[in-house]
Amino acid sequence: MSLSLYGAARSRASMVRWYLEEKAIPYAWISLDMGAGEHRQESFLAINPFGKVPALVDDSLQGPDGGPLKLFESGAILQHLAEHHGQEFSGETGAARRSLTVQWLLYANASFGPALIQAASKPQELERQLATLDSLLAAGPSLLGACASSGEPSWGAADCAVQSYLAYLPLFCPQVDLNPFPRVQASIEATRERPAYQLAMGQG
Ligand SMILES: N[C@@H](CCC(=O)N[C@@H](CS)C(=O)NCC(=O)O)C(=O)O
Repeated sequence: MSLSLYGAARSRASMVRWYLEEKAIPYAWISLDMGAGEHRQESFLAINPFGKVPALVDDSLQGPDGGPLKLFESGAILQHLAEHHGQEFSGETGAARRSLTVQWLLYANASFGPALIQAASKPQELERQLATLDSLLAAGPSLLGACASSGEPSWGAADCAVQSYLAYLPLFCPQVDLNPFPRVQASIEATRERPAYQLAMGQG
């Protein structure tokens, strides 16, 4: 069984890499030289026809073409990993946690990511989302709550996606004042201190 993650420095592939590192899931990291156009070459287009990273090849599952499963889109990859390699959805609350994880992955990529990109033209939208995230984080650092059996916060794919975007915030939007959002600030600081995050970001 092997997982191959295709990515590049300073790309969304870091999000997936962070998940794999945090969960200690073995994988091969294949770094594409995007400056040299490696993501547009036939060999990579056979994995992601859109020529974007991240992309994942998982030979533990068979794809419709009879070969190993090939996946693109960071949210779909994280969901797949959470289901098949991170064992996030076992037990009585598994079905609910699966649906909530889809919700947060879609929120991160379809709502929060775009709000971050449009921060200059729509600052109020980003501020509204930050205010809501700040209040939700009052319940604890994990978006899906604590683990039912241990009571410990359970970090998972949902947290990985949302916290990754939050950690980008000070870099991409230095003009945004985070002082009104102390739990968001604490979450960003905690993310940056995690060794697995530092490794995934090429800082470890
Ligand atoms: N929605 C996609 C976005 C993928 C994406 O745009 N990746 C960028 C790097 S962050 C890329 O590969 N860009 C190369 C290009 O567009 O040519 C995801 O979340 O995976």
